[in-house]
Amino acid sequence: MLLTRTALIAAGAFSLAACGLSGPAHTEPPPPQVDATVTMGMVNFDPEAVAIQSGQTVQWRNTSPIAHTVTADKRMAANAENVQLPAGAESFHSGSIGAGEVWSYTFTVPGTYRYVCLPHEKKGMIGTVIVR
Ligand SMILES: [Cu+2]
Repeated sequence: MLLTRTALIAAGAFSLAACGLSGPAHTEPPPPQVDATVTMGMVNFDPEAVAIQSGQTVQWRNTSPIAHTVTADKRMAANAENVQLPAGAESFHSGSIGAGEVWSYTFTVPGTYRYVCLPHEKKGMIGTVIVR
C-alpha cells in the first residue's frame, strides 16, 4: 500500500516536470523565406514556369495523393533533353516528396532550369524555373 502511494506521487512529480520542459523556452528556427510556390498536382506542376531572382527560394507543395520528385539531373531523367541547367549550376534532386509534403530549393546561378518529376516525366510532368 505504501509502495503504491509512493509510486503515484512520483508519477505526478514527473508529469509536472515534463510540462515545465515543454514551455516557451523551447525555440525552433524560423521557416525559410519562400519567394515562389509551385503546386504538384496529379501529373503536373502549377504553374509550369516560375521566375525568381538569384538567391531566392522556390517551394514545391504536393497537394496530390501521390508522390512526386523535383529532379534537375540529366543522369536521372528518362530523357536527358527534358532537363536543362545553366552553365555552372549543379544538378539537384528532391528525392520522393510524399502527399502533403513540401520541398524547397534556393537558386544561386542565373539562367533557365528545366526539371522533371521522375515517376511522371513520360506523362509530361516537367517544369521550368527562370532565375534572373
Ligand atoms: Cu509526379
